[in-house]
Amino acid sequence: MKKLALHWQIIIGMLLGLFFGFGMTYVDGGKGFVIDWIKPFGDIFVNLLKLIAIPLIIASLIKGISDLKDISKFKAIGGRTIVTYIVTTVVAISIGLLIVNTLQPGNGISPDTIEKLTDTYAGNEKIAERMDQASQQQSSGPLQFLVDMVPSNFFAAASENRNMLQVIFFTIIFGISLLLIGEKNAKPLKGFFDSLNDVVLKMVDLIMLTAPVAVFALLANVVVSSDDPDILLALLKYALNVVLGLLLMVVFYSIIVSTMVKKNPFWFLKKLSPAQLLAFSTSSSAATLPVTMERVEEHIGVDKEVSSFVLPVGATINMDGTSLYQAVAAVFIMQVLWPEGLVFSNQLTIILTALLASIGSAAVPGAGMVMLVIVLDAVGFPSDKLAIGLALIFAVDRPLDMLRTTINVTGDATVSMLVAKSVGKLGKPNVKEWDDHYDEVK
Ligand code: DAS
Repeated sequence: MKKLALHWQIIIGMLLGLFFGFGMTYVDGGKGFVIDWIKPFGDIFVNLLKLIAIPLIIASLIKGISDLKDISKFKAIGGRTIVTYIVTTVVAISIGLLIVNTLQPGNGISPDTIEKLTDTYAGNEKIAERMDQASQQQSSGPLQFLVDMVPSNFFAAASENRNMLQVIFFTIIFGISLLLIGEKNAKPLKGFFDSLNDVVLKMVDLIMLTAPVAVFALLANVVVSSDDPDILLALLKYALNVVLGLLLMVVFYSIIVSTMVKKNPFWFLKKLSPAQLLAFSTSSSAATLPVTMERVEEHIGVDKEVSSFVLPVGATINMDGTSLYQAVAAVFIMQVLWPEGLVFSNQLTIILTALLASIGSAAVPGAGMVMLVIVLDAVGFPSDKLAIGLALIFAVDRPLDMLRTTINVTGDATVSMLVAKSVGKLGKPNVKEWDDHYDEVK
């Protein structure tokens, strides 16, 4: 039988995981069984992806930079990438604000729902933990993020996925220096990193063989860990505001791919789909990064000289889904708990702080909510209501995290194509598939 396409294998694994998870919620001890005997397979998969993320970034970034003929090309790629990331994030936040101010999801929340959510979640240790992380972030100075980008010990930086920007910083300097010592002297090291890059990409292929089983475990665990349906129902209108915004972002990306990259957006989304499905299943851009890079380079045709910079940087500082979510969540919480704060100047403040916050968000599950605290603080939201505010949205945060991470990854891939096209580094896919002739916009 012809082997099923990877994205269909993953979709089937996800659906089976959802149904199995729902089934186990009606079985005595079912939740415990899933957490003890199924969830570990999802955790192992996420660990494997994180394990190869750093070596892949190092190998592909060094190969990408050292393959450049001169530094000016790298400057062009870097400059266009940062500007495009800022533009897409501001568009995402603006779409979020437009929707939440128009549909006003906060006005429909009844006082007893607020009380029930507060009683259920206000003491939740995860909320307290995210508030602590946010206050640590706030206590640092305005340029701390620049200082944090420069590692004092490369091996310490490489040992933690959250230090991805530090690894990128070191690798860029290493790659530029390799380019500057001349072809002859660089040859041995270039050969080493070329081989390392091929090896790590092959490891991605091997790890992906386990993806269907892994997403089954991940989705089963998400279902058994979800909260009771009536709470989820009360927050449905808020959640649909976020979902509508994220869907509009897909339309926005499709317009960019079609009009500026001259590629068929459906072809693009299909080629990217395994990475999007993993982003959805893991809620982690960092864990998904190796697959995003493999899909964008091998199946979409973005040259490594572009993807090796744009995607790792995007996974850390470009989170369009997260910034849209932060805008919607902040205004929703204000509509419910602090309507007098909904003045125009605060909406502008939300645009700036959500942009900075999404740059500061780590590419890990639930990071967006940490930065939401900073956005609310920036507009002067009463601190005594903060825990209640987070409790309001906590119940639906995980499914929304899965969706916004999917958009984060899609935005990074879109920008990588746009930048590649603008510097003439968008070619044909290395992996030939039956539908490749649908790639061009006729
Ligand atoms: N889950 C984060 C990511 O990995 C985004 C978020 O928490 O908003 O992209």
